[in-house]
Amino acid sequence: MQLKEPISKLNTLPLQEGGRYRPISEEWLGSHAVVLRAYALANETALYTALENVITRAPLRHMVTPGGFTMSVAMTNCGAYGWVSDRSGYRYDPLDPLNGKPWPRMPESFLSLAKNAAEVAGFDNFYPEVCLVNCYVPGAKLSLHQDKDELDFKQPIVSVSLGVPAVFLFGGMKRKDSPNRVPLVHGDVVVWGGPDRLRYHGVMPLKEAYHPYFGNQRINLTFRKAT
Ligand code: MD3
Ligand code: FE
Repeated sequence: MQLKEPISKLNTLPLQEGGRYRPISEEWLGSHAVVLRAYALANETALYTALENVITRAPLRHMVTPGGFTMSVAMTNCGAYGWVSDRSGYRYDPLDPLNGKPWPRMPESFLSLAKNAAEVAGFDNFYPEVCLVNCYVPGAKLSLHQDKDELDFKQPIVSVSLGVPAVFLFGGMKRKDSPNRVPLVHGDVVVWGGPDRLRYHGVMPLKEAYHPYFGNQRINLTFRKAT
């Protein structure tokens, strides 16, 4: 079959000022939460290389909750701070507790992706200080929770899904509000802001699947301003 357009153009509008492609597909999950399908694909090799470097210097580890449970999701961070959990609580820490050294610098490819995605969603001047790297293997999940460890809830959160698909749970302002299920696949980027920033959310247990770069794993990059 002969395509009229190169595949790379099929789901995009012509190049915008500033050199960013604006995806046609903007699925609004709430008034201030939008899924940008495949937005990270253009830079996937740069992201992959940068991620390998981060994980080499700050290994993925299973953190312990204040209640004493070991999380099924393995985590690490890059940027000026990292999100850390242990028996004493949750916090943003400038140092990696595994080695007492600063977290790896935020790679330029991570930073520009997060800033551009935030801008597409209408959030200018987003300067993420933290990239939390979440690694899911089959069965790993994230129970419904709110993100409240940051100082300024007016700052958006940007999340990038890589590897095996997952079902994201997008709930309400109360834990008991039954969540919507949103499938997220490799390359999808989601921006959450405004009132949607404080919704309960989680990730269903990961199903067994295979991705050529990531094997049976899902990696989620979450970008935040912590301070
Ligand atoms: C929705 N991570 O690290 S994406 C987390 O896929 C976290 O690993 C999930 O929830 C993951 O805290 C979900 C990011 C996300 C972050 C904050 C949100 C989604 C959100 C705040 C409100 C609503
Ligand atoms: Fe969260």
